[in-house]
Amino acid sequence: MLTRREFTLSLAALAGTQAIARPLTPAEKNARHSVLMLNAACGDAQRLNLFEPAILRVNAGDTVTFLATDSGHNTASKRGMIPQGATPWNGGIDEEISVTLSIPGIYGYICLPHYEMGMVGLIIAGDNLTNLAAASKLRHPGQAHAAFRALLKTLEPHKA
Ligand SMILES: [Cu+2]
Repeated sequence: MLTRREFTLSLAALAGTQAIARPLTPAEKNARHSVLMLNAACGDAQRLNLFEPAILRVNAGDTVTFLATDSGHNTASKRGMIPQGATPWNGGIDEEISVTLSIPGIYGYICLPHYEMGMVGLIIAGDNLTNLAAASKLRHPGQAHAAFRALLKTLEPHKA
């Protein structure tokens, strides 16, 4: 498990390697991203149990790793909130897992222990949000409903 400081340092190291100007290899096109599983928000101890970032935009084919930065969390895709044909995932508590998002669309996911407390997240893979309407129709228990609504609202086209 990485501490926040180690994570920040590894991000800095990654940024350094990417500064080298050369054509991307096919492997680099399938970019890697990380989501932290946290007990409290960095800089806001009042916001408990969250994925950071709660919304992540990636290209289809990219891989997202869920880091067990704090313990007591997991990540599981939410049935009905991933594109048709996409592979669901269900990590164990404190398990760091990587998922490759091959099919474009919206991927909603939850932390099982903190689902009703609103520990949910969205990954947007590509620009083709074909499952947005289906994903928006689901109902969720407790604070998860408002949490998913807030995330999904950011994807709605701005009205003039
Ligand atoms: Cu959790």
